[in-house]
Amino acid sequence: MKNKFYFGGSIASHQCEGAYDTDGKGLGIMDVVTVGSRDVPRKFHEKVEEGVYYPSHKAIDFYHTYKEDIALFKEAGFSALRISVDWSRIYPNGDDEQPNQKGIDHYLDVVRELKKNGIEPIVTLFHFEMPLALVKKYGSWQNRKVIDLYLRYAKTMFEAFKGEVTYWSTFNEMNHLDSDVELSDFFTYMNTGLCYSKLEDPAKVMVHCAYNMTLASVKAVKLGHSIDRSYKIGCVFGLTPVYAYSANPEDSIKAFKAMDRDWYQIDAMAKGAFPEYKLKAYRDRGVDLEISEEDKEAFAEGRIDFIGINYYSSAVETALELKDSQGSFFGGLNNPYLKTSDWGWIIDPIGLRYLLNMVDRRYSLPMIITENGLGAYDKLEEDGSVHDPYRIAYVSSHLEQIRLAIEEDKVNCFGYLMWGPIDLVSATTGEMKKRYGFIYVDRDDDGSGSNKRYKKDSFYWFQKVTETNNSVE
Ligand code: BGP
Repeated sequence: MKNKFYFGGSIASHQCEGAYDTDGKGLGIMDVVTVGSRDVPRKFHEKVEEGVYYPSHKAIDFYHTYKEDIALFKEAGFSALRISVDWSRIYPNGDDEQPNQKGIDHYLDVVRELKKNGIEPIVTLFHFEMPLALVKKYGSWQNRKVIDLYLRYAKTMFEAFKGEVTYWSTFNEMNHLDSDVELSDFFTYMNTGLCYSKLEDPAKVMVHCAYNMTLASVKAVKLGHSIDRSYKIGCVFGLTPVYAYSANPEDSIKAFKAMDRDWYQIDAMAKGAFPEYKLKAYRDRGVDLEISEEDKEAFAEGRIDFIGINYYSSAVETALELKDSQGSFFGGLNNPYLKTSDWGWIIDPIGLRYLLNMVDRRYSLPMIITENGLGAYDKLEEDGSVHDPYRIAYVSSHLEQIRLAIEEDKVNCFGYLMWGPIDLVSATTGEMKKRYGFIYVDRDDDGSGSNKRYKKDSFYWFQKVTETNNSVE
């Protein structure tokens, strides 16, 4: 791979920072979510309940250990790290008069530490972190007032990080919010702090939340560019390429249409208008969305500079009723040609090449893999080693497909950021034992453990990968 290709990792504040009530932080929506497992969903509480362990409260304490952890990332040869800013550290209630300076200073320190170590910071403004008070007071994203409050928060960060940060992402994976699909409570909650199953008219609420978040994103892009024209502002999407189950044309149409839910927000952010096909889909669900002239202008003026891709899995769709087939985590059917992870996620490296080609040909925008990785059980040996050949196989097979996409297919992809390069709290299950890292953290699901770091075999392997590739001119 050529130089200028970033190798690194991606983390999110609520999954690693801990220190949930330190330095003036307010409660975020993820601070009231319990631990679950592959089979037991996490629970969402309305407030912090006594005697309950909430993983975000401690996580891996990155809030205090970031210097040591960044030193390890440097040792692994990282040239970029994607972090998120927790909105509730900056505006504890979301609508406070003044931002919390201690929160801003903390993230400035992190960003400066990264740069000191030759690591490019890539900053996400919303990675499931939202002040809980905004949900209670305004009903979350269904209320347009929240767009203004998000923009005020974004402005605070764009101004504070001027000259320090180049790459931004307005949101992480808000495309999982969709009125067309009976989504789990979980994806709805992570993006909005609302529970799908408890909503009176979920389709209507989802339409308004998804639309308002998309609008907030394009407005933030325009705002950021007005503060610093050199900012490169993108958005991160969780994308799942969908294959047709058979050569039956009906299956192809079904598979193609299944991807609309992944495309519509990118279309809205990259092509300058909210797509008509989605408005029609909303109407079919009984929600008529009027787009004002002012909103139309916002879509036209706030186009993203790059596309961040979170890729974990592909899916399969068919027009047939296949009663015996088991569904897969990412929707559709399981793929008989592919294996799954310990948590049932389909592993498909070629799907990444396929996806990169689709996104490149559809949008002609620079792309970066902002997340990809394998959640697995790891064993810490007595001598402090962790043997994780499965992780090496996973990452190397995905990197090989990226290489093919770049060299053979000529797609424009400028980096690979592995998800959770240091073990952290799983978003969907809240577990620590679902480990992604090159670095092992001695922390258990109930918050016990020394919190000490250990380098896994994959750490040394990745170090070699970055050594070889960073030296290519
Ligand atoms: C993505 C999220 C991340 C991360 C990842 C892995 O959807 O953006 O926050 O958690 O998935 O998921 P999990 O942690 O549930 O294994």
